[in-house]
Amino acid sequence: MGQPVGRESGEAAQSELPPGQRLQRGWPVTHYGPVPKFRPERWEFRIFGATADGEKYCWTHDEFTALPYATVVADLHCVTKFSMVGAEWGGVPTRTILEIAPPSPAVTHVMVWAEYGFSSNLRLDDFASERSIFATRKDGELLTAEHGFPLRLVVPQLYAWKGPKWVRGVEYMTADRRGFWEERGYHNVGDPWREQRYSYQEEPGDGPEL
Ligand SMILES: Nc1nc2c(c(=O)[nH]1)N[C@H]1C(S)=C(S)[C@@H](COP(=O)(O)O)O[C@H]1N2
Ligand SMILES: [Mo]
Repeated sequence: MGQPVGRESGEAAQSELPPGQRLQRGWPVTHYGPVPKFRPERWEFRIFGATADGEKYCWTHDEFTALPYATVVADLHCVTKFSMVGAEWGGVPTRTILEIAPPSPAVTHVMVWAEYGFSSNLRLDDFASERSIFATRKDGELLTAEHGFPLRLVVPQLYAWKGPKWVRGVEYMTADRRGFWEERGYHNVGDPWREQRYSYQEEPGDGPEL
């Protein structure tokens, strides 16, 4: 089932949690709003905005799940202070998408879009990290509806809200713009190792003005 993507050496000690986090047993469900119903015939995954060739890219569910499969072992850190460690996420690495649908050289950020208009903005470098993955599975099992089936983004080096569940597409952007939680008091970057939880902690250059 594809090739494992290596852990970054800086995070080799998986048992170490970011500051202020505690270990959670089991896997709680955390999100805003209702769980969307998956309708395969209506589902599509879209890449749009500042693509290199100015075109939009679109995959049906069958097409998307036929893309090359890889796995990443990564922890999930919720900004409300619990962490879930050691999950094996399986799916399509963001780098695969970036190769098929290359961004224009002017792209600096992306907006990741999910059902019901949920969104989260990421720096292109975070999105393009070797360990960022559009996951369809956790520990080999398909995701359940409440955990994001059919597709969620996992960006291991950022707080978990930066990884939308029920993700439907990505907008390539040539300037930064805040997503759903980033507009509502959460940090624009969201690095858990630097405890970037809230927007009042932002320093100049961390994000667009509120
Ligand atoms: N679409 C969507 N994705 C989301 C959220 C949300 O509110 N909507 N919440 C985020 C937050 S804050 C966390 S901690 C994780 C929780 O994932 P889990 O419910 O699978 O543990 O999902 C993230 N993805
Ligand atoms: Mo969270």
